[in-house]
Order: sequence, then structure tokens, then C-alpha cells
Amino acid sequence: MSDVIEADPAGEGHASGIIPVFDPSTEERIGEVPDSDQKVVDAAVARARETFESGVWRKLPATRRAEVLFRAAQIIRDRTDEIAAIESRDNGLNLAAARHIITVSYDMLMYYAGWVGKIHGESSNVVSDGLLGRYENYHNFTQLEPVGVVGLIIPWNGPFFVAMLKVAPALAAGCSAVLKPAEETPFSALKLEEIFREAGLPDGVLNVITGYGETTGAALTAHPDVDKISFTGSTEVGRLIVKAAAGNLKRLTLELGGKSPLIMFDDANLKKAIPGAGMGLLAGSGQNCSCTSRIYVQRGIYDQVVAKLAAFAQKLPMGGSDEPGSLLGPLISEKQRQRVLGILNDGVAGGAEVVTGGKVMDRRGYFVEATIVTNTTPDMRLIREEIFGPVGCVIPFDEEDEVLAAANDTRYGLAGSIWTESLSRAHRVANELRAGQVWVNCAIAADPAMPISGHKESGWGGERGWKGIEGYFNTKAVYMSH
Ligand code: TXE
Repeated sequence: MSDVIEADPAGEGHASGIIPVFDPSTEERIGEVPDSDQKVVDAAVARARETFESGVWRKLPATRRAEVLFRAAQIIRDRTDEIAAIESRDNGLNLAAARHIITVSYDMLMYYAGWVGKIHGESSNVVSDGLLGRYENYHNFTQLEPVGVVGLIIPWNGPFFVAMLKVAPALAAGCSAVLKPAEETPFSALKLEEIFREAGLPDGVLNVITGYGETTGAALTAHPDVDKISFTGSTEVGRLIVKAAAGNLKRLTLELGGKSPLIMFDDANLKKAIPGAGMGLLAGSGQNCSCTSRIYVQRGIYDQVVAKLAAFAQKLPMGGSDEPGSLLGPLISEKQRQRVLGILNDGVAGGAEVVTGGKVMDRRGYFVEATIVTNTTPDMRLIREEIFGPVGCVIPFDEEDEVLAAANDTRYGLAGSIWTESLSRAHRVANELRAGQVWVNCAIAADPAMPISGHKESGWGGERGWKGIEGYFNTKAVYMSH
């Protein structure tokens, strides 16, 4: 991997600093990228604007545009190992998990490439009364037009995939884009730009710029010539983006934090429910917006579930990017590790009990042991805040109403998981959970065609499926009198 990446090849701007990048599983410095300043952001937005106005991409015949996306998908498929190696070193994920991320990114691109040429408006011949008489002989229709220049800001968890969640529908819609990856994980986004160039995407349609959130990210968000921002990250930064976007009333898609409940009833099939709950909590070492970190278990099975979940957590192999067979990787940074331990220690000081884990691992890398906690109270940070680490709380309950009240007692509403063999209970509880996606007898399942759409403070708009591309269009209604 190159040490210094030139993020401004055209030389229109410059960086105000350098960002060092580390492999979180070894703490080794693997490279550096520029912290792009306002001039770099201005130049990238100008390139995107020029390509949008010229129509070099949005006005290409649909089949030609789809071809570029399908070609990019094929390159990704052919080079899965190479991209996975970049993602793995950048993010600390082991290679098997990184390969999986690249495969689902390919799936996502294939899905959106399939939409190109199949998106059209509605028509109406309805007659209505007007002030000066009847509106007759009208044929009215809507058309969907790409929204323009979009700013895409992504976090460090699954960076290639989250970039694809935005880039694929934005390009399929005909938009031009400026993509800013997280400062911790810039390399796979730069690779994505290279892949699209190779696939034949016209220069300037997708522009990747690196930088910190407060500098590059803030400049992009406030930019008057950006029409839309799609952001994935913390709810706190989501709020800053809402304020910054007010200047030119940008359209916004916000995919923010979560504190998702998993509810296990007495009749759950524990053979499936234990690994389901374990991976719902621990996939990506808990650095997953839909992580099910509040695990509500009905009293009759509570003790055995706590014991079984602890055993599951203990036997998950932990290791870094280059350790084959590992399933749990490190946290992204020392800062993130301190944040996770801070929330855990606050809980322990308040009486929470650590059943297993809870410690920093005695090795290089930002590892924290897989941790199961009991004896929490609803006001603890452990229960209220997104931990974004491998720490889950198991909480007993007796009645369905009681657990629904507890599960919904959160400012977030991203996801929820229900484990029961009762079909009617599954329907009832799924109906009452205030969350954008509900899994029954599964957790963290994903389908490119199914939207993830945060309720409450988990976001605005949605990603994946039609919902995920709809936000990259403006709708125009045309009235034709004949
Ligand atoms: O996220 P930030 P951080 C949550 C999770 C985690 C916490 C902090 O709980 O522990 O957030 O993580 C860019 N204007 N999630 O600090 O800061 C930033 O450069 C414009 C949940 O890494 O939200 C990066 O590219 N952009 C989550 C992106 O925003 C700004 C994923 C995310 O960074 C900016 C990540 C600004 N003012 C964290 N400030 C999820 N929902 O999956 C920062 N950025």
C-alpha cells in the first residue's frame, strides 16, 4: 500500500495537514492521507458540478450507464482478495470478514445497477375543476431527475460497504458525487474511486477526498453547491449536519446510531437464539449500527441464557487482520477503546456485574474482550448509549408489555430482534417495536432490496431497496394540455 496518497491529483487545492492511518490490530502505521482543506473541497465539488451540468453521466443512455456499474461490480468480484486486504488492514477486520464485506458490496452494486433504466414516473388524466372552468384534456406526468451533486460522508465501520450503500444508488440515479471516507479508514474508498475509473466512469463524476470530519467533512456539508448529503455516523454529528445543511436547504439522508433490543421469549429455540444473539451483539466487535446490545430474556430461561451467551462469547476466536480463523477483531482506535471501557466502568461502578470479558486483551492492537454484563439499571449509560464495542447487557423480564416498554425506552429506533416460536407473538411484538427493521428468529440479517430506515433519532430517509435510491432524485410534475 502506498504511503502517501495524492488526494488532489489535479492540483487545484492543497491539504492543511497529514492524517496518519493505523492497522488497529497491530497499531502499526500503514500510511497517511491529506487532511483536505476548503480549496480541495471546492475543487472536488466544482469537478462534480461540471460533470453534472455537462450531462456526461446523467444523460448517457441508461444501458451505457448500467454497463459502467456492472463493469465496476465485475472488477470488484475479480479483485475481492486485493480489496479485502486493504479493508482488513485499514479496519482491523480479519480477512474472512473483509472478504464478506467486499462480496456484499458487490451484491449492492449489482442490485442498484439493475435499477438503471427501470425508474420512471407516474401519469394522470384526472379532470378537475379550476377557477376559470374545468381542467380538461390534460395529460399529466411526473419525472424523476437526479438531485445533482451529492456529498457522501461515511464512517470507519465496514467502510467499503457503507461507501457502496451511497455510491451505487447515487451513480445509478445519475448524480455526481464527492465521497469523504472516515479519517481512520480512507484507503478502500480511494480504491473504489480507482475501480470506477477503470470501469469507464467519466472523470470527475466520483471524487474521493480525505480529511477529518471537522475540516473536510464540515466544509463539504456546508458547501453551497452541494445539493444533498448522505451521512452515516454518530447521532451527534448528524445533528451538526442538519444545521450545516440549512444554508442551502440540502436534501439529507442520515443513517445514525442505534441501541437495538433483542427479545428472547421462553419458547425461543435456543440452539438458534444463542448464536443469533451472540453474533447480533458481537459481529464487527459490536461496531455495527444495528448491534443488538440490549438483550431482554424472559425469566424462565434467563439463567441458562446468561451462561450460554457467556460461553459463546468466550469461545469466539479473537485476532487481527492477519490471523486466520479469528472472528472478533479489534476496535478501530485507542480513543474508541477508551470510550467503550468508560461506559462499561461507569456501569460497574453503579452495580452492574461483568459475567465474562470486560478487559483489554494482553496483546498489540485495540482489543477488548467479548463482554456480557448483568444487573444493569435502565438509567445506566450501558443501557442508554450506543457502546460500539463488544459489550452486551442481559436483562430479565416477565411480561410482553413490560419488555416492549423497556425495548422502546430509547431515543434510537434502528433495529430490533425477536426470538419466539409463537407466530402471533412474533407479529404482535414486531408491530409494536419502534424501529426501522425488525428481525424475527434472526439478527443482523440484510437484503439489498430491504430498506434500513432509522426511526426516532436513528436517522432520516433510508438506504437499500427503492428507498435507498429514491432520495437521489427530485420529482417534477409536468401538466400537458392538449
Ligand atoms: O463518528 P463520527 P466517530 C457512533 C458510535 C461511535 C461514535 C463515534 O457510537 O462510538 O459514533 O464515532 C465525519 N461534519 N457511530 O467519532 O464522528 C467523520 O470524519 C461533517 C455510529 O467515528 O460521526 C467520519 O467520516 N462530517 C455509526 C463520519 O463523519 C463529520 C458509525 C463519522 O464520524 C463531522 C460510526 C462534521 N462536523 C460511528 N464530524 C453508525 N451508525 O454505523 C465528523 N464527521
